Amino acid sequence: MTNAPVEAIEVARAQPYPGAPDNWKRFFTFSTDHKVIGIQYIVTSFFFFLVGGLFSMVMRGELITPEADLIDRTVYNALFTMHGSVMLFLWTFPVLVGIGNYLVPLMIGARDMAFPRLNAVSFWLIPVVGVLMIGSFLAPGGPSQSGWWAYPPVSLQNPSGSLINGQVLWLLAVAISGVSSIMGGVNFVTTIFRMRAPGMGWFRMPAFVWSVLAAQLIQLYGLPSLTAGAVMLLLDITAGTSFFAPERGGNPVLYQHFFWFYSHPAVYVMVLPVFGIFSEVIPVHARKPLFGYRVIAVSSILITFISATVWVHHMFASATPSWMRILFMVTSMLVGVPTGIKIFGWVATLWGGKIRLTTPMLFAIAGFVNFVFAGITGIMLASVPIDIHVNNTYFVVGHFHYVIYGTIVYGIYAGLYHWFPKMTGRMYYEGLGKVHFALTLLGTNLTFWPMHPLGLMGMPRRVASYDPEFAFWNVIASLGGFLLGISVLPFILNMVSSWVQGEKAGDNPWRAIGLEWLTSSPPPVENFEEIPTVISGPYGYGKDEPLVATKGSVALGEA
Ligand code: HEM
Ligand SMILES: [Cu+2]
Repeated sequence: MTNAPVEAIEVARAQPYPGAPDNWKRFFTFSTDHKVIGIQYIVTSFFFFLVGGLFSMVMRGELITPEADLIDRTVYNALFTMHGSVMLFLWTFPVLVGIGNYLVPLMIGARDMAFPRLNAVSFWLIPVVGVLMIGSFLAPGGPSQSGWWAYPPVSLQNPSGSLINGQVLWLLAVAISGVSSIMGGVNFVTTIFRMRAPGMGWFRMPAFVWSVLAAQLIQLYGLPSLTAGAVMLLLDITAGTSFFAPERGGNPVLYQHFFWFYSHPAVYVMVLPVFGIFSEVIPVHARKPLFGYRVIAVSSILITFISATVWVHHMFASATPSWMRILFMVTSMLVGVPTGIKIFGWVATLWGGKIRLTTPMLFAIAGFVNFVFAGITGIMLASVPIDIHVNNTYFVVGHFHYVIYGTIVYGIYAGLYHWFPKMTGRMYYEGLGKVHFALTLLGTNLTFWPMHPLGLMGMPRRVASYDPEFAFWNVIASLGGFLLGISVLPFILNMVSSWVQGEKAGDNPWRAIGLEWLTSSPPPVENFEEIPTVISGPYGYGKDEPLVATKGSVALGEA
């Protein structure tokens, strides 16, 4: 007989085994546990955040004086290309996939993602993308220099003459990253549709889950366009096809459509989950239900649709006919409606709440305030006459860094602090967290605010040298940039030391409502001892209704 008695299996499970939550070695394996994969994503992408940050430090070092004196101009081109590409493809996208991976199954009461192996493959493609991108520094002629947009005809040039060059490696990396993300999209959407716990109806899903669903739907409709564009460009470079090569009858503007049809909505792939994080963090630390929960949930899906109709606002200066400019100006401004709804909801949630200014709450509030500023400059840029004036200047760089740093990175920090006790079972150091917040807030505004006056004065972007009249604001931006570089140190110190020796956090240190807070910290391999039955909506703060049914009818999940 080979059948082991059930008790023996139970005993074996209680012993340390390869996938046990306290076995750190599992982070270095091809694990299919969504929580392990989530942390693998987060830690790997944070490493790339540091790499991309290092590139920006060198750029700001170059820009502290008007002359191009620190590095070669071609190196500067490579640095802004690699900075942008690493920050987007290797930090922002994957870290948010990581946070989503960790949280979504827990929040909907599932034991794992729908396709655990596919999930692991999606993750393990990320280091491949990283090696191709960063390894391109060793390619003949160095890395790609055509920016993260890789517009032809610039991207079609191949001065090194070698078939393996920076641009080809970049395109391969982008295509692989696209494949990884499409697989991730299929996985998230299937999980959210099919794996919800009993009773978890659509309008009982936390706003974060809605926002991940909205973001991943964009991946599904958008990424095929970018990936196809990248492959066609690759063929133009390597196989002599003529999709985009003007001298062979191709159309370079066509590439811009392929690129922006995905890459505008891509902004929402990054910012939607961050909106979701704000919608989770703010109610917990204000002790109030999320104001307008249903409308906030539906507005995420509205953004999914509207953001598919605005991409030409990146092409106002690409010989676009004026009827098309006006059309896309209007659709672009429409996105302000669902985003405005969310901001209203967060402010109304704060209003009259018992606000606790913990580190995640500080990052969430500052993140959406920065987003209001970015939204204002965004509406400005959506207006054709303003965009024609500031297109390709530092105004654009200022605008999108308020989104990407001021909003998205802040939201990531808010999420990491808020769920750190869940992920590790330990509490972070609040004092260090506040130091981190203060340095980040100061650094962000010193670095990116000056880019607005610079752009309005006419300083072009992507240049290693500039007219001396721009020197003042550039010095401020560079000093701010170095401060931002320093600001990650207290964060790293906090995360590492708290994980190793922080105070034990207990299962629900915030007294938050949500399925993820009902299980232990860190959660067991299959998340829940028993799949919970949900009996009420997600934000019952101050109400007297239990979140889940319990066997003995004693309510769980009250706060
Ligand atoms: C310390 C923080 C940062 C500094 C000092 C910084 C600075 C810069 C500079 C100087 C440029 C070149 C602008 C130009 O000439 O066009 C740039 C471009 C860019 N940055 Fe950042 N950045 C930072 C963080 C980030 C983060 C966190 C992200 C994304 C999550 C990001 C995304 C981008 C993108 C997409 C570009 C455009 C690259 C291109 O034109 O190909 N940056 N940044
Ligand atoms: Cu856009």
